[in-house]
Amino acid sequence: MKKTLYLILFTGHLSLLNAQIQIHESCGFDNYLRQNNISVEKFERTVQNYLRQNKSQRNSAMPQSLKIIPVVVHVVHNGGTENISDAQIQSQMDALNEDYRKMPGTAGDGAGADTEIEFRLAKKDPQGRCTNGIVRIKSTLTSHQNYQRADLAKLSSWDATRYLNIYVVKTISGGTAGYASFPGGPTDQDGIVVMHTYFGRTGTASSSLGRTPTHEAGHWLGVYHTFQNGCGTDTCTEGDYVCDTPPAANPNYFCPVINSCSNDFPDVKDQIENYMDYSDDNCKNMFTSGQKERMYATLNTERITVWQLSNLIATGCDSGYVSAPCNAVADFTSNAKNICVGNSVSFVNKSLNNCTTFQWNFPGGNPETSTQLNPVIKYDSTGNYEVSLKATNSNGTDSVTIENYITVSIPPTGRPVPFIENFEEVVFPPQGIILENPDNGITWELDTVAVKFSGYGSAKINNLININYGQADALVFPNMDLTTFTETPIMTFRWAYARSDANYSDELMVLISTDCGATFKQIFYRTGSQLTTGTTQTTPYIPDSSTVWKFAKIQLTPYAFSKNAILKIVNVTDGGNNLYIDSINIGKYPITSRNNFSNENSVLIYPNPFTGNTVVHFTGNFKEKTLVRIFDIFGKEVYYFYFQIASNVFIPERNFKKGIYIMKIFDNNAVIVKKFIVQ
Ligand SMILES: [Ca+2]
Ligand SMILES: [Ca+2]
Ligand SMILES: [Ca+2]
Ligand SMILES: [Ca+2]
Ligand SMILES: [Zn+2]
Repeated sequence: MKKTLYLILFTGHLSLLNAQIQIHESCGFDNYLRQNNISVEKFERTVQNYLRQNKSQRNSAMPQSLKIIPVVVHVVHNGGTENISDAQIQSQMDALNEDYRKMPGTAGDGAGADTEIEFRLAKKDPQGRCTNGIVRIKSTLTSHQNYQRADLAKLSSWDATRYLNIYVVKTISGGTAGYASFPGGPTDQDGIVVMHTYFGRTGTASSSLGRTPTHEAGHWLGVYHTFQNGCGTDTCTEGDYVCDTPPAANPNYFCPVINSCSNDFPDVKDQIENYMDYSDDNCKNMFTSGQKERMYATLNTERITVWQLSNLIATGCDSGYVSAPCNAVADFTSNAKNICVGNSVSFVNKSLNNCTTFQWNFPGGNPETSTQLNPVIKYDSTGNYEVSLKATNSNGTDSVTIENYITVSIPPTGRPVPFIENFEEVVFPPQGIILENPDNGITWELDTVAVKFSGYGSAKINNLININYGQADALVFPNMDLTTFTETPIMTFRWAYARSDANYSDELMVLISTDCGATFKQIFYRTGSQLTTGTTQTTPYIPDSSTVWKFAKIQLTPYAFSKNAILKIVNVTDGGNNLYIDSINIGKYPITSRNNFSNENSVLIYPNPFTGNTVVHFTGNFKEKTLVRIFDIFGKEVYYFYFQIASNVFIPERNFKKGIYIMKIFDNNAVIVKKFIVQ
């Protein structure tokens, strides 16, 4: 996401002296369009088609009627003030409806349109059980990093085609106040995430007017920022694709009087009153009719299920539905379901409706019972184990039992170290490496274009076109027995990266698990300028020299006891630019001096020009399997082969027409180039 820093000045009842200045980032949305992304473009075509058809058929205002959106609020807290009250949640629901309905006499009654969209807390959960639409979960994910966004949704999410999922958290990585998904994105990460101090108008959010969720819900409904793409030229078909929002050159902060673009006719000042600018909560009070049309286009295409009467009935959001006081609903999840003998599972309570007492049963676990909210249970024998939870609130008790919930197995034997991967094979991922690619979209791939740190190929991920912000794509290495190495175990690799904009950056990290993948620990992290090796550019970054590659060295000493460590290299995308990885060595220091042993003189082609008996004589200290590629003078590859250590290789002349050829020998740290002639 774009990391535009801005200041939020808390005003209102605070005197200027007491005013707190906090640095906050943008809502995390403004590079969706810039990234030339497939899903956003596809969605935009859908919206434009809908609007065109609708207008040509009716040639008048679109038919509209009240559309109700069922909402579930997941309060992810760690026992602090971020576990906000039901009243604070209700104050946000009120704010959303005042703003979207332009309710007379409220702060949302500005010069704009009544969007005729209403948000209601769900009264039935996805299984049809009575609920107040609020899920409370105690979890450290309340302060999540970008790469853990998917974990938040895994922790708790209701069918995104039927509910708007809103997450209330303590902090968001980088200090962002909130972020939202756009229509047409992956449904398993659909929704809005907001910091608790920006959610509602009372309690911990008493300095807010609740306009962060109003803004984020605008994105969720397919509306861009008013400053999208700056002034542009055409005020209808560019920018935010909305004719009646005046263009703005940049995000506006505070409540300025400003006219940043003069290509609008008549030329009016920037609409800082619009919920889709970055101006302060207390100067915002409107959506325009054009924005409303986009919302309706979204609700009639990508989000057509959510407001249907059948769904309103199923979620208890139809007018007139009255829920009885809700009974307890027992529900849970856990950080892992498949573990190794001797490891523990962290259970997470998701019971609904203010349950106060819990009775867990863990046959085969240690301990076998618990009354805690979120117990941690150790399993010492192999097998499949059921888990049951009984939850009680003031209206009664509910219980849930899941058979074979936990599977405990013998840890696999790790392969000995060192483990070396230079990405020199044509197959990708190389044998033994597994890709994690949760969205089945853009992920790690073999690259042979960039100037590698070593040899023929490297692993690359294209963040430039990856808009699934926060998604982690991993190269997972095989289970390793770190006890097999007698010296200090270490992991090294090379990377190359450039940003596409100085304001946003992807993340590179290395994670390790010593409990068969149940939990991972971060042992290496780079982002921003610390990750950068090349100049910032909006074109795809291609390393042009082996010297740009940076060197990562990670001590594995704390994990040297593990007989089955799992290591993974993770890219978390922020829509930045290409990230390359090469020359991975897990176990010990790589031989860095190899470059000294192979050089120009290590390769001799004789006789040259070619005869039927020409051989290539390799005398240097080459690596075990070295790739040799032969190109014609037009750069077209005509032949390749591998050779083992030092040897003579016979080149069959029949492969070559008359001409000059370039031979490239890809050694660990260098490419040796030789020329030969066929007459
Ligand atoms: Ca506009
Ligand atoms: Ca203007
Ligand atoms: Ca390589
Ligand atoms: Ca991916
Ligand atoms: Zn935004």
